[in-house]
Amino acid sequence: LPLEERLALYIVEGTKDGLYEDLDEALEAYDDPLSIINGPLMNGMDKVGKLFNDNELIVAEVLQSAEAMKAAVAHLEPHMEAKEDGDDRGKGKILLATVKGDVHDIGKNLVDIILSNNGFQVVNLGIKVTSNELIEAVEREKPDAIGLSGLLVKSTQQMVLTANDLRERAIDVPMLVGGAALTRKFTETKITKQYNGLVLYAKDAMNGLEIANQLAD
Ligand code: B1M
Repeated sequence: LPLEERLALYIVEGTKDGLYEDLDEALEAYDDPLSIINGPLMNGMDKVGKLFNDNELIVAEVLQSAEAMKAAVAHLEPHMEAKEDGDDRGKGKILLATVKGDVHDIGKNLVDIILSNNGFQVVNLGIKVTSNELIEAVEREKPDAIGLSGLLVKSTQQMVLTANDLRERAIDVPMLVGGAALTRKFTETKITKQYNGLVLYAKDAMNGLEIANQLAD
């Protein structure tokens, strides 16, 4: 199989046998590590989602796929170049969380890596983060922005509730939202209405960085 298909297959099959060798080969062949993630590895993940949807994979198998994806991202991370101001984290502090009720964290952790490598200080609160946990963290960390991730359809609704809870505590720092089930339209019609600060939709991790950079300017 060509390299691209082999890479996708590690994710689909949830196996790490040979993965690192092929990732090293890909590092030579691709322009940058992120295009390996966004290309073949994401193609594999999309396939996993489809197979799972069609009942051809069970949760335990999807978990194996997630493990392979995490291992791949961890292997690639040291090769992602930190930008010149990457070390001083001087662009601002961003809180990141996967919303309450949602365990999906691969996308959020990718956002963490990309922001951290590009001059932001990231405080990653993890998964299933409740409004109260977020509010406490905002009061403790005094971030410049809050990033919410969620992949389930119900997580989009949870973002609306979370925005509302933050507003009730007079929190209005800019909010960055992302995740597969979310759309720009939903963000602008539903989430924005429940929040006093800016709410910005990011379609992927790189777009998240672009938006964060605009906020920092
Ligand atoms: Co689940 N899962 N899952 N899952 N899972 C989905 C999301 C699903 C679409 C699969 C499907 O049915 N086709 C479906 C959701 C249906 C829906 O509501 N629309 C689903 C389901 C149903 C479930 C369970 C309910 C299954 C069950 O138990 N019956 C369950 C839910 C548990 C819970 O959360 N309470 C569940 C569990 C799991 C696993 C634990 C097995 C595992 C997650 C492991 C983990 O994350 N640690 C898992 C996985 C791996 C997936 C799929 C296959 C892949 C997700 C992923 O990691 N993608 C997913 C199908 C799919 O998306 N194709 C699926 C790779 C990742 C890099 O992309 O996270 O989208 P993503 O991030 C992107 C963008 O969205 C964006 O940037 C990233 C790319 O650059 N982004 C942001 C994300 N967050 C951002 C934040 C930002 C900016 C951009 O700023 C803050």
